[in-house]
This record gives sequence, structure tokens and C-alpha cells, in this order.
Amino acid sequence: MIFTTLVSVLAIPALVSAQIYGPPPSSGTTTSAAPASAPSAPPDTQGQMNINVAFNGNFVFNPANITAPVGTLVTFWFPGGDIPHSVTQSSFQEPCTYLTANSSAGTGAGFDSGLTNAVQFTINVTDDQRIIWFHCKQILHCGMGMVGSINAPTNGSNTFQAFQAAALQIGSNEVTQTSGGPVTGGVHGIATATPAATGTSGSSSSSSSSSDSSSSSAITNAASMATILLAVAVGFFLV
Ligand SMILES: *[C@@H]1O[C@H](CO)[C@@H](O)[C@H](O)[C@H]1NC(C)=O
Ligand SMILES: *[C@@H]1O[C@H](CO)[C@@H](O)[C@H](O)[C@H]1NC(C)=O
Ligand SMILES: *[C@@H]1O[C@H](CO)[C@@H](O)[C@H](O)[C@H]1NC(C)=O
Ligand SMILES: *[C@@H]1O[C@H](CO)[C@@H](O)[C@H](O)[C@H]1NC(C)=O
Ligand SMILES: [Cu+2]
Repeated sequence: MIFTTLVSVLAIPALVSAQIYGPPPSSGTTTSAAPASAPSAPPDTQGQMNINVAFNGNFVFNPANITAPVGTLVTFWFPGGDIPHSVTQSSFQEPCTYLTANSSAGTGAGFDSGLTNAVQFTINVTDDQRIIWFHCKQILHCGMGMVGSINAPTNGSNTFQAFQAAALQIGSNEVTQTSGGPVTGGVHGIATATPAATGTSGSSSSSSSSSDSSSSSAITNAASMATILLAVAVGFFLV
């Protein structure tokens, strides 16, 4: 009887997260960054560069700044686990804000993987004389320095280091961005496909798992993490 009650209580986090995230979570209760279930980024090859998202469970891209000639495919490798991340294009002026179209500059909107995990997302560099800035839109991650750049100079005022410093300056004042799901296209580099589940090649039709997870907002994810932690705490109290 007590055992049954305990099991039901411990099942709550699984049910809650299943409702919010869509696909069922992997077994076991996870209260912190789960070990990556996706393979980490492979070594670069000719014309193909790879970046780890949330490398080793830390809120960073690795490498965070690369130099990539036109035509290079840059693939972002997202880990599994309970915390979705994103690769969202932004600008040097506003590191933690999605880059919207600018008609006076003649530029379109930025690329955005949407909040997701256990996927790959690929950008094709279309102009290596301009800088591609990006960040993770998960709540507070950008303000903690989860930003990156492609083709930023290594000296002067527009370095990756200056960009990351600007994001850290925003810190916890970061404005929460909702995830409307993935956006293809981009400026100076384009995503030709939405994120694809790890192990499969890019596809223009998004898989159900990536679109489900990326349609939840950052707030929903934070709230669900809080619920899970609370339910686990109640479970331990009963023991
Ligand atoms: C749009 O582009 C123009 C010209 O490059 C620039 O001066 C302006 O600041 C941009 N607007 C925004 C909102 O970024
Ligand atoms: C990347 O974009 C270039 C044009 O900038 C194009 O020639 C090339 O085919 C694209 N590569 C892929 C794999 O789509
Ligand atoms: C700045 O970097 C450029 C290449 O990005 C290099 O050509 C130039 O020599 C550097 N200048 C200094 C002062 O290091
Ligand atoms: C990345 O940024 C660091 C710090 O600004 C700099 O030392 C390094 O040279 C950069 N690497 C590339 C490939 O731009
Ligand atoms: Cu993140």
C-alpha cells in the first residue's frame, strides 16, 4: 500500500513532463542536466564544421567561435536531456534577441532552431565577409554567455569575446523569448532545413519530436522543471 502510493507519487514527474514535452522522457528521475543521449559533435571535415550545443552539460557552445568560408556547412549537435536549447540568430547590438528582418538594410529574418534537444541543425555559410552572431534563447542561457559567432574578427571591436561580454552584461535582465518553433533561412548563413533527429540527415519536414519540444515556451520548460523538482522532493519526504 505504502509502496503503491510511493510509486504513484514518483510517477507524477513523468506524467507531468510527458504532458508538457509531448514525447515521454527517458526512464529515471533527472533533477539536473542529464547526460547527453545524443552523440557529441564529430571532428570537422572538409566543408563541414561541427559545434556542440551545451557541451558537457554547460551552457556554452563549443567551439563558440569559428571561421568558416562560404559554402561551409556548420552543424549544431544538440544533447538529449530535459533542458531544451536553441541556436537563434541575433545581432552584435542585441546578442540575446532574435534577429528580425530589416527592410532598410535589405536583410531578412535570422535562422532559429527553436527550443529543442537531441537533434542536429545545419547552417550553410553564404557570406564569409560578414559576421553571423547567435545565442541560445532558453531562459537565462544567453545572459550566462551561451552565445557564438561565425567569422567574427579576432581583433577590433566586433570580436566573439566582445559579443559574449555584451551578453553577460545583459545577464538576468534577459528578455524571455518564446519559441514559435524552428525558422529556416537566415542572414549571411542559411538553414535549409528544420532540426532533424540525431542520426538522420536534414529534412525539410520537421520530425514530430522536434516540433513538439520546440513549441513549448521557455517559461513552460522552466515551470515544468520546477514541478518535477517539487514532486521529487515530495517523494523523498514520503520515504
Ligand atoms: C536596420 O538597418 C539599418 C541600416 O543598416 C540600421 O541603421 C538600423 O539600425 C537597423 N535597424 C534595426 C532595428 O536593427
Ligand atoms: C551552400 O550554399 C552555396 C551557395 O552559397 C551552394 O552553392 C551550396 O550548394 C550550398 N550547400 C548545400 C549543401 O546546400
Ligand atoms: C587583425 O586581424 C586581421 C585578420 O582578421 C589581421 O589581418 C590584422 O593584422 C590584425 N591586426 C592586429 C593589430 O592584430
Ligand atoms: C575566438 O575568440 C577568442 C576570444 O576572442 C579568440 O582568442 C580566438 O582567436 C577566436 N577564434 C576564432 C577561430 O575566431
Ligand atoms: Cu541553452
